Amino acid sequence: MYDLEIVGAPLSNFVWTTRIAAEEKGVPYKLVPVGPHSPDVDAIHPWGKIPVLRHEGFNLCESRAITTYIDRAFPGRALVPDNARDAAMVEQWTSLLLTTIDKVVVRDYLLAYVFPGTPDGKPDRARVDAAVPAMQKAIGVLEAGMDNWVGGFTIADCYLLPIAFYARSMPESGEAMKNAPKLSAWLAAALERPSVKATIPPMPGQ
Ligand SMILES: N[C@@H](CCC(=O)N[C@@H](CS)C(=O)NCC(=O)O)C(=O)O
Repeated sequence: MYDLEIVGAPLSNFVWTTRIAAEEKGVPYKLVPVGPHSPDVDAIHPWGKIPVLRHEGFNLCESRAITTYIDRAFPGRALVPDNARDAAMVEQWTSLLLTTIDKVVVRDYLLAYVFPGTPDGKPDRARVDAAVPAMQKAIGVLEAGMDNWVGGFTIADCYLLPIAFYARSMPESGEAMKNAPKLSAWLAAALERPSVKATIPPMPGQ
């Protein structure tokens, strides 16, 4: 039943992306909820990052490789469209989300709240403030991107969901999301999908 294992902590946006992809595809999987740099992860990812995947003796790291494998190795609807331009747009947004948008929204901004690294555990105000302009730009770019967003809930949506979901919950990014009505409407609709409902991670303290 659980031949496929997704290894990584469920709060990680990239772990969440791969789980949404598996659910969208209808592929059963077991979640092995371990953090970065744990032995299971270090055995597969050279830099100990999550997620990693195990499937019948096949090991894989990097979320984009994992989502591609889930999409291609199993039957079910395609998570990347056939049409060349639509497929390219999906890859464009996936790439932007994986690189710059993840960096400025998740690593630089959100993690300044979640893992502040301050002696008292309070958010590092200077770090947050420094990250806000680039975060706001990213939300604005996504809002504009909604005008030509490829429908059908593709891999790009799997990457966008966790980032938009977490962005909504923090003060400055929550404000930016309020000023992004198309992106907010996309998020509201996406949150109704069974694949998302089935994978929403337990929030700390819950
Ligand atoms: N390019 C990687 C990024 C994965 C990544 O950065 N995962 C984070 C958790 S969301 C992580 O493992 N961080 C620990 C670290 O970078 O040492 C992917 O797409 O899978």
